[in-house]
Amino acid sequence: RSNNYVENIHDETYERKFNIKCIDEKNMIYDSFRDKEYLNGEWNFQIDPYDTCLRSKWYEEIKYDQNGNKIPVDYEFDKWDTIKVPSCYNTQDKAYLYYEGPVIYTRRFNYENKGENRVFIKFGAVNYTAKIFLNKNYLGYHNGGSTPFYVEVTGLLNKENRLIVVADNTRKEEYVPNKNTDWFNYGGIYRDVELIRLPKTFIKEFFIFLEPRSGFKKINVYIKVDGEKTEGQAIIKIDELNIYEKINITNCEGYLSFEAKPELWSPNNPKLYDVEVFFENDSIKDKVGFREIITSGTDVYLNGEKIYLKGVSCHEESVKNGKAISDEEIIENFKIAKEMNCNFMRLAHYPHTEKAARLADELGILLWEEIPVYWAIDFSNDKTFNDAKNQLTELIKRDRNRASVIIWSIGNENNDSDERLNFMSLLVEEARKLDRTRLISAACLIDNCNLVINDRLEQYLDIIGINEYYGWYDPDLNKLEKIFKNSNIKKPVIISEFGADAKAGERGTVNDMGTEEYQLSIYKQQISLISKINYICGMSPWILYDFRCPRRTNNFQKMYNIKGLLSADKKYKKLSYYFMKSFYETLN
Ligand code: GCB
Repeated sequence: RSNNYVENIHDETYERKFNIKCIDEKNMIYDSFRDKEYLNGEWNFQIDPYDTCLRSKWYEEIKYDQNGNKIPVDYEFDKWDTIKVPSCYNTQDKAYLYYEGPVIYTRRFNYENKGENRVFIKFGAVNYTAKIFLNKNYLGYHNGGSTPFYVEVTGLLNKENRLIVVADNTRKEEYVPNKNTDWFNYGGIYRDVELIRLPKTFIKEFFIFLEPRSGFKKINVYIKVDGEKTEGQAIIKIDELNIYEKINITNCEGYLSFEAKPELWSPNNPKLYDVEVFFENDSIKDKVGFREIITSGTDVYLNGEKIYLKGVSCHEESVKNGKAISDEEIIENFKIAKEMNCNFMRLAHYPHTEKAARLADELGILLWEEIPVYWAIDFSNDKTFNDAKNQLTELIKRDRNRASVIIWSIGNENNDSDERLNFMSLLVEEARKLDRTRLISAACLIDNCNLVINDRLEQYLDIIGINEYYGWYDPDLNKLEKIFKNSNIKKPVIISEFGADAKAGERGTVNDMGTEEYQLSIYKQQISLISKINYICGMSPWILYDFRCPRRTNNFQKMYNIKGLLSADKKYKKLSYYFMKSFYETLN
């Protein structure tokens, strides 16, 4: 054995090598409706619990010694079993269900230049870290399990190529979320992988919006370009509105405001316009809705009309596919919510696929989108803050042209400490810098000792999310009435969670915990209290359907959180579903 070999297996510092070349929001590309080639499909796959690929540099594919003699290696990329990309490996084989740790994905692909100057590979999401290797080169790493990232591969592609992704969903204290959550930690490359070909200079960022409080007649555009050409003129075209405007680009950026009277987007009229932008040899397209969401006092207004957010919370999960949820499954979720007379959905607790917001744009449902600053994040750790900020930025840049998205939530249920206030108020600042057309919220906790809504973060938010489980975790529902009375609220409040366990099909009396009757009785009492409060502008009860959760080990839970209004397979609707449907109907 060579010294080199022994050094590698004993090297506990190997990870440092990979802590350089961070791939983050700065690498993002606006890619809507661009021509892309999927690198999805069957990839060779192995779990790698001891991280041997990174430690022993398998990605270098050294199979011969200096004298040309074959040496034994412990991997066989092309002979490994294959797995579908995108998918969560946990759902692909029983043996992987609870596996957490490093895994290796690899595939070969051919490439031929078609006249492009720049080439990128986009990963829709990999949980939680992804280290990318192409043709034996380390290209960088991405942190954050739910947002897209882009790797430039210009000049690195050959006719035949090998791509390796070392993904690792190990839960860690300093991550966002940290070690402890109330959902299943699915792993792998679970959203699309795509190759994007671009010209020398291309449109990198694009943001278009109806200027809030402009009488619905001023549209603003921001463009950022990347490449050789840093000055020039871009064109924006919206044929249906007879818009053809020039945008001056200086120092890679351009801003424009123009008058237009678009038909406004709303859940009842999800009107989208085809928008095109041209710069040099590049062009992008998108379908965009124009609408205004603002607050005044304790009310929320959509396009000038007061709106009550009739919502429900939802995880990104299907029993069969985990977080690799298909378009059909997303549509099914929105349809169930709409049948329940919802106009709003809280996409908890992390960024769901970008397809969700696109489909919500088309189907007409308002969205709350969130980053996983969940429970006891390491609020005093700068690395954790940068990770949260990066995830927030990637989410906002990805979805800020989606009319359906009305709220950015910067977190969920975090204790009111100085460190948390500093951390989260900086996130609010960041969100406002990137987008001043949406409301900022967070799902906050109630001060349960003093029975009052009083969280120092409120001063930074536009709309205060409140999670409360009176009737369930705290059985005393009388407290809720007191809380509402004691609270001096000047901003809109949304009850972002309430709920109770109920095993689908389990019937009994209102006193039998875990039955549908018990859950229903809590829903009835909650609604009778919540619906009387003027400063409450809506709710998103917890949760549309039961979901996997390894913390829930009772015999009737069986590793599921069973607070759903529907069963996990969505085939069965519990009594509370019908109750919420008729309650929301009375608000129509
Ligand atoms: C919460 C959390 C949510 C949990 C829920 C529960 O407050 O925000 O993630 O799943 O309670 O069921 O306990």
